[in-house]
Order: sequence, then C-alpha cells, then structure tokens
Amino acid sequence: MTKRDIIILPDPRLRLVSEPVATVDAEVRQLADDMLETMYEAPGIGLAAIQIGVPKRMLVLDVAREGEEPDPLVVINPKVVWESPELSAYQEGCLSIPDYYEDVERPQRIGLRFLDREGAAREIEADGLLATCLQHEIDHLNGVLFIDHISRLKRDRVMKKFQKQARFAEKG
Ligand code: GNR
Ligand code: NI
Repeated sequence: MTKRDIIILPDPRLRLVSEPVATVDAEVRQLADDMLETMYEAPGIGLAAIQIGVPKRMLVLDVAREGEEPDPLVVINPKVVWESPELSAYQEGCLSIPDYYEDVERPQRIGLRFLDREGAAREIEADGLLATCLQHEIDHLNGVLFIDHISRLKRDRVMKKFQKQARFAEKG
C-alpha cells in the first residue's frame, strides 16, 4: 500500500465528474488499498478517488469509532436507489478543504447499490454517519463539495481563503 497526496481546494480536478470503473481488477484493488492507507493516515473517515487525483467512481470509508475494530468499506460505481424524506444535519469537514467545518443537511437514510472490492454487487441501507459520509463521497464523484450545500456567503469566504493560500504557496 502507498500513501498518496490529497489534492486541496481550489484544485480544478475536484470539479471533475469521475468515470465509472469498467472492471474491478488488480489495479483497481491496488488503488482502493492506496486510498484506504491515505484515508487512515490523514486521518479521515472517507476518501473519494478524485481526492488523490484519480477521476474514477470509487470511494473508501470507515466510520468505526476510535477504539473499535477498523471497518473499511470499498465502494465502486455507487448508485443511490432511495433517499429518506427525513433529513439530518451533521457538521461536515473535508480532507480537500482542511480546517473548515460547517453543518450540512442531507437525507438521514439512503439505499445504495455498488460493487465491492471483489467486484461483487452489493446493496445496503445506510443511516447516521455512514449515510452522511457516503453522500459526501458520492458528491465528490460528481465534482460536488460540501461547501456547495452551505450559503453562498460562507462558500465565497472559504473559496477566497483557499485561493489566497494557493497564491501564497505558489510565490513561496
Ligand atoms: O474525514 C472526513 N470526515 C467527515 C465528517 C463529516 C462528514 C463527512 C466527512 S468525510 C471527511 C473525509 C473526506 O473529505 N472525504 O471526502
Ligand atoms: Ni471530502
């Protein structure tokens, strides 16, 4: 496994719509394992492939709490098949938008169809933090960030801050 670099706002690749994975082969499994290592090192509870610059529709996550057994999940070509009418708010963060947190409302439960690390078709019902994290990661596959779900004023402020940081880093 290899830890990879996570791309940060305003990197334009974060706005790409990722492509479906054609076949779950050894290369895809290698990528999934690299994503898991990168996520655990960060540390984070989820990671989409585009966050390491790979525009493929796959994500990894582990919402087990500290002290619990690790519970890694590899999700390939996910499709949300239903959403609960009830919403739930959670304070979200993103490894591509470091040190910024804001409440986001999303469906509290979702039904999800996807391929797992072995390429087997799975269908799960997710709620709570798992449902929140899955929706956050699936947004990444579509070039959507959690700041797209907050007010324009707050979003503009965050974008400006990260644009300024990028300019500063460039000039040294
Ligand atoms: O580590 C992460 N924590 C988190 C907290 C609340 C809602 C979503 C997340 S996902 C985030 C890692 C990340 O950026 N995944 O794309
Ligand atoms: Ni994120």
